This record gives sequence, structure tokens and C-alpha cells, in this order.
Amino acid sequence: MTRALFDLTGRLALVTGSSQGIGLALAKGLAEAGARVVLNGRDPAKLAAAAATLAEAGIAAEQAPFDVTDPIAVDDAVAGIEARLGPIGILVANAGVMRRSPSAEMPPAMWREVLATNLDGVFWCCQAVGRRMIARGRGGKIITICSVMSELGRPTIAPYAASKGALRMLTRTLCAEWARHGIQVNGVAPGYFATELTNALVNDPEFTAWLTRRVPAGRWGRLEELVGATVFLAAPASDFVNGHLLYVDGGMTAAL
Ligand code: GCO
Ligand code: CA
Repeated sequence: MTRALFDLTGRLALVTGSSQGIGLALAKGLAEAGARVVLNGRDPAKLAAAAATLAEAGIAAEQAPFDVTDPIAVDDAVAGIEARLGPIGILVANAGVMRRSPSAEMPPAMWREVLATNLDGVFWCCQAVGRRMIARGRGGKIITICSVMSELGRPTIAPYAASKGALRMLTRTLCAEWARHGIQVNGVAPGYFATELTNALVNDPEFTAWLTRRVPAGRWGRLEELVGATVFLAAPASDFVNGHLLYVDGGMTAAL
């Protein structure tokens, strides 16, 4: 009974930006909860390597290479996935990039690149998947990957923080629009996890020293610690949870 609340058997899940890092860990976690997963990234070779990693763990993942920043490519890809594999019941809109520069010197192209992926790209994916969920009338689960930067600022990452703050309001707005269609739109907001995106920080002992004092849990997060929150928001257990950001941050946003 309680287990059924967290069972994803028979669901098809698309996880964007899942050739590495958080996306790949979440794809694996959703598959272990029973979902069929579709991996996405821009680079087909990296995607194939990610699928091979999952295959070693006994998970047969599908691959859908496309660029989330191109709304036409996104819509074509989602149509193609559904024609080939059936309705997407779970979208994890995870694809995101990080670029660092002091704001005063930030080149326009850097600003645009981050917003194009982290904000526009999430919207295009939610739109392409959401409009089909609405048309089918059988609901669905949309999970945006937010950040502690949905709530907190930090020097040198203005476009990233701006995009993640915007995702908080996008998540709420899509909930406001789509909840009546049985669609739940929620966010998982990770704190600091060691991934490709945080390499610069992981390799900086001063940052780790600061972080372990700043985070109540006193350490970096482990990728597998994001799985529970994501499975919850993808599963029947969260059917009346909507427009919510679930922070998985070792207490960081709760404490000064
Ligand atoms: C930074 C980090 C963060 C993390 C993460 C925290 O420079 O502060 O890269 O932004 O990547 O998003 O939730
Ligand atoms: Ca990533």
C-alpha cells in the first residue's frame, strides 16, 4: 500500500541534461523506482556513454539527443519520443549550465547562454510535455531542478541565480495553470553537490572549508541523496503536492 505510493512502474520519464551529474543520478533513481527512462543531452556520444553506464547497472535507458534551447527541436523530440515509446508521464527538467564572471564584466553572450538553457530551455520542455499531458487528460508529473540559488544570491553567478530564481516562479505559475488537469509541477532544489557543474568549487579547498561551516549538515551532498525527493515528486505519493520547491540542501536555506 505505502510502497505503491512510490512505485513508478509503467511510467515513462524524460530527464533532460542526463548524460552526467544530477540528471544521470536522477534518471538512475527513477529507473530503480520502476520507470522507463529517456536520457537527453546535446552530445550523442556522451549520451551513449551515459546509457552504457546505466546498462552496467541493469537499466535499459532510451536516448533522445536534442538541444533544450531550441523550441522546435524540443517539440519534435518530445513528439518523436511519444510516437516511439508512449506518453511521457514524468518530466524532470534538469538541463542547466553554469558560467562564472563578475557581473560588471559579464559579456552579453554569457548571460544569454545561461538564461537560454536554464530558463528558456526548461520552459520549452515543460511546454512540449505539458501540452500533451493536458491533451491526454490523464495528468502527469513535472519536476524542475531548481537550486539554493532559487532563494539565495552569490557573487559571480548572476545569470545562474537569476535563472534559478525564475524557475521558482515558473514552477508556481505552471502549477496554477495546470493543476486542474491533474498535473503536478514541483521543484527539487539541491544545495551543494559535487558534479561537473561545481568542479571549480570542489577543487577549491577554501570553498569546501567555508561550505562545511555554512551548511548545517557540515558537508557536501551526495548525488544519491537527491533521488528520494525526486521519486516522491514523480510518484502518486505527491498527487496533492503542487507548486512546491523541495530543498535538499543539508539545511542551508534554513540557516544563516
Ligand atoms: C555556485 C554553485 C551553485 C551550485 C548549486 C547550488 O557557484 O554557488 O555552482 O550554484 O551549482 O546550484 O544549489
Ligand atoms: Ca549537469
